[in-house]
Amino acid sequence: MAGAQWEKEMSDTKVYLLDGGSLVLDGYHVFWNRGPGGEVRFPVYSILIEHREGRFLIDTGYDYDHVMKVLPFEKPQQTKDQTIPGALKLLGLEPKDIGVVVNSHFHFDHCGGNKFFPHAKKICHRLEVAQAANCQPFEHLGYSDLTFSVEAAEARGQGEQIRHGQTRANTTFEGIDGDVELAKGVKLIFTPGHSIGHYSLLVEFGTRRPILFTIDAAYTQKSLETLCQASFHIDPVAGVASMRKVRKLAEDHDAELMYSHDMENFLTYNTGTKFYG
Ligand code: 5PN
Ligand code: ZN
Ligand code: ZN
Repeated sequence: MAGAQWEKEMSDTKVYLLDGGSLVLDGYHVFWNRGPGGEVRFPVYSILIEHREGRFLIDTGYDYDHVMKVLPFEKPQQTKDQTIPGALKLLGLEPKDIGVVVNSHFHFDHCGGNKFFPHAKKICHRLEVAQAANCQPFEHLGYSDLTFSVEAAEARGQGEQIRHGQTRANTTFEGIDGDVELAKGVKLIFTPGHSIGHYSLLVEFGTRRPILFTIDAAYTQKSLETLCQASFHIDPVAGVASMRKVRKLAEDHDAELMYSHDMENFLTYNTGTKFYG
């Protein structure tokens, strides 16, 4: 589409980052086989896109009680304002105002708040629910919060843990494949490796440079610069290819890169009522 019309259709897109608190990992997990070791506290956040075609939420952070129960060694810090309902409330929104929830993948720090959106349409890669339901032994901690899917929870004998009025029907996902344009200028970029069906996210605006959210294809800026992925992955060779794909896309689109778990950069990001667009 030609410039002026395209810019007009995109000029009202706004992106809000919902601060979801923080967790701790050892440096050798953040930077696989490279380190240095020692505690690294990193942010977790979700991405709200206000778009002409609807309100899209990408990821839903972690559930504090889940982390305290299953991974207390990740030392969660999450205030009330950093829960999903709390972060939405800062913007004058409630969970029911969200039309579409997209999960980049189903690690517990990206799907812990899904339970608040039984009414929303849900989208993920077509392989990701089945992987969470029947994961590799080394993926068990990553896929430990199954409250996003009654189907996945039942498959792992945790059906009774589903709360907030969820059913099979209202936790059913539309499965997608490859790169997909979710709405005009909002593109899901298939970046497998970290997980089997992992997605990064490219958002274009009428008013400013695009933003490319690496999500967990690159936890930090240093991760992408050194092609050093996290120690959690299903296919590390695919993970390196995905990092190269992200780099190329950012260059081709002159996109600003934003990382999922990079505290130093996160502290410079707009959060709360401050948005992009
Ligand atoms: C934050 C975090 N901690 C543990 C895991 C894991 O086992 O797979 C992914 C992951 C995480 O993102
Ligand atoms: Zn992950
Ligand atoms: Zn993550």
